Amino acid sequence: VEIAPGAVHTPDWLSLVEQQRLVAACREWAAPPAGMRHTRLPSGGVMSVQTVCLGWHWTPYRYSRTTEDGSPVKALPGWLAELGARAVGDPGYVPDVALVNFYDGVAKMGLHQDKDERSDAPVVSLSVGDSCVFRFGNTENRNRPWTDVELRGGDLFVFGGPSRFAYHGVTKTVPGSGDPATGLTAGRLNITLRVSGLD
Ligand code: MD5
Ligand code: FE
Repeated sequence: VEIAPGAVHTPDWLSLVEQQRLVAACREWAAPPAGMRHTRLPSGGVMSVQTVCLGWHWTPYRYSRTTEDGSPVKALPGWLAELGARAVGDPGYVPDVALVNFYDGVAKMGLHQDKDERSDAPVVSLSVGDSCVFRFGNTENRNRPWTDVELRGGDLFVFGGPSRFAYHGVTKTVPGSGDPATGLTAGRLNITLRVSGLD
């Protein structure tokens, strides 16, 4: 389903086995060092979402090879990059960053643009666990028009072309809506695959 030019939502794209593999992998990635944490904002606040980065470490508003405590960033495994290539239908798509976001029952993400990559390659978004309301806005500002889309566990979203730099966020999750057979019994996981354009 094309929500806007270049923004394509494919419900139920991941198999149950793929979701189970992602949940198990996220548990390993979440462990320290270089594990999952609430990102600190330069303003002094912390994000309600928890994140672990693979390939490159993201902090607002740049990528680096090391985490805040100096430990090396975990690798982005080949199988995950290949899942991304399958998602965009281009074997030449080779993401070198994954941001793994975990939303507990109260986490949200305010409207923002993803502009820290030096590449306009598409972003692949994979969701597991609880549903959320994903707000897909416009390229100009945080105001309307926007479209609210329900993203459910197993869904794929690809943001490419003119949609790559649109404002977007997560206004709420729906606790208890996920399939516990994935191995995730509470919360929402979102894995985004990106091309950093860095070396
Ligand atoms: C999430 N994550 O559900 C979302 C999914 C993030 C983030 O926003 O920055 O970690 S990714 C949605 C996305 C990425 C790139 C571009 C656009 C949307 N877009 O143009 O709408 O945790
Ligand atoms: Fe984003």
